[in-house]
Amino acid sequence: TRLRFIFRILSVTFVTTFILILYSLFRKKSFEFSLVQNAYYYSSNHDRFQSRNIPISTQIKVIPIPQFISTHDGTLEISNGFQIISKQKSVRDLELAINRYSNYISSLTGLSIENREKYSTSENKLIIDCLLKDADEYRYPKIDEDESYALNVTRTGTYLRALTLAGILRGLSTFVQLIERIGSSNVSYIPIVNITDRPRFTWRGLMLDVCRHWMPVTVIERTLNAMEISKLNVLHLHLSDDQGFRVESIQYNLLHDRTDFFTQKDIKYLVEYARQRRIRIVPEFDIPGHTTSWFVGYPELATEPGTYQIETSWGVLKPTMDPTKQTTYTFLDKFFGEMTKLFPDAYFHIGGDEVEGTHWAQSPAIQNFISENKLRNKNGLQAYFNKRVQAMLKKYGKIMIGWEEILDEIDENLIINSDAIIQSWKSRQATVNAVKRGFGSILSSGYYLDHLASSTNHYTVDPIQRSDLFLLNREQQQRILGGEACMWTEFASQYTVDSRIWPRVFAIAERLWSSPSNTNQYFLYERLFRMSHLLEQMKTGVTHLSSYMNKLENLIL
Ligand code: CP6
Repeated sequence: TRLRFIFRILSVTFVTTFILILYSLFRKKSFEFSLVQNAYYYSSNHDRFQSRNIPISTQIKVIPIPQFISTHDGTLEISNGFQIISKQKSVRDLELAINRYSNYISSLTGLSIENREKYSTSENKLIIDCLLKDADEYRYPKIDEDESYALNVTRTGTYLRALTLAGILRGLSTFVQLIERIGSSNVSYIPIVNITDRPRFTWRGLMLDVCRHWMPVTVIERTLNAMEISKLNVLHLHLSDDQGFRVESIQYNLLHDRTDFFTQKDIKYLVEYARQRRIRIVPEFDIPGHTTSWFVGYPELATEPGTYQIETSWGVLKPTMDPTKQTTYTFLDKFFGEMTKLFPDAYFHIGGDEVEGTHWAQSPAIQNFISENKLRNKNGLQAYFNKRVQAMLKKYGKIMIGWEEILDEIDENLIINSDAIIQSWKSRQATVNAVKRGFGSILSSGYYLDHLASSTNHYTVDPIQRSDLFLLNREQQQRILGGEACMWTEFASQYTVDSRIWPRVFAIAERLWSSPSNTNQYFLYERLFRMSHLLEQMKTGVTHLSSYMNKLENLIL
């Protein structure tokens, strides 16, 4: 019986191996090349571009890579007269999206894209199938918006289906990336493919510091354009810091008047611009540290009396709000009343990072307050401050977000309510700790674009690591909402910031959208390179990514 047992094991192994070999042969077939084209390509052996007949891959180069793809042999040609049409009654936000993507496709392919009124019966079109309600028209996106979609490219036409406009938009960003133009000719193809897709995380953000270097409206517009292509859905604006206060306040007009700022009209315009792309705008007013710019016009908010100037250096600076005075809270309450009306998002970011502590330590009044209220130290005082700020925001219907320091106090009686969200930036452990304590959390540690780390570094950072699957329960894992790439601008201006963000942020966008099993860095780099080219070719407005490549006529990407 022993021999029989061994024989049985061996035969099972043989059969399994045979099946696996058959499977791998079959799999390889679906990635076969279908077109050959004379093109320039980069040869690393010779360290220069060469011209040769090379195959056009039907491999899907979309980034972030969709969850489910089934490729089939062959391609569908798109030609002059291509159009995007809606199967059902359309709403304004969908019309705007169709126009936007028609222009992108036209710029990318050189084709003339038909106005949708002229209905053509050919397969040369993308049919959008979405039962939209009138309420979708002016709807501001929720945190848990359904962004799933299905995209089917067949020989007889292309269909994009979703339950929401957000889903349709994410599908359009996939569709435009499927297009492969043959050199600079007027021939463009899409691979025959079935895609079913949905995001892994709901919170996929980009934080932009508009304080250290001022970023005018045009920068935000083109950032939102490229965010739409990357499927990032939260733009977090860092709006106040020591070096500038960047939003107009009608009630406290000495806040913004020393530096460049967004008018309230600008903000309304940008919120609507983002909303049409189903991107949320989360404002951050960083308190109680990083607040020198507030004290220039309102020195009474500061811990140390005196006159303050707009800061021109960087770092962790001493000026800090006085959290022991009632007048500070009266001021903040009125200010939040104004700003929470201006920004419709359900979330409101209060910063809370890097409170330096010297001015609190030097003030006898503050030290008195700490002992009278039985707070142990400066962490307790900041926790007290946070709790009052959270209550004010709640009154205005907002949920508070802050950097990881807002949880530095360990006494759970002093700490804010757990409906707040914690953004970790020093270590991923802060995200793990936050969800263990009942808070929602987003990850930014490892996603700092200003550090000029390689894309591979960002790519290997995951909001949920394999070890978390054992260390955190289901609810705790679900409280990890996603992440945010951070673009601090001490060393980047409006003229250089695009080149810091866009060649690399798609690695983070993919980590936040796609399955964690996608880890091939070579495939990542190939697609990042192609994407820089696409963003310029589509005329999204982002620049200085890859303009040198435009000179290469037949470059296939
Ligand atoms: N500004 C503000 C910054 C940073 C933070 N807050 C920061 C700190 C360290 C690094 C990068 C950025 N420049 N307001 C921390 C959240 Cl390495």
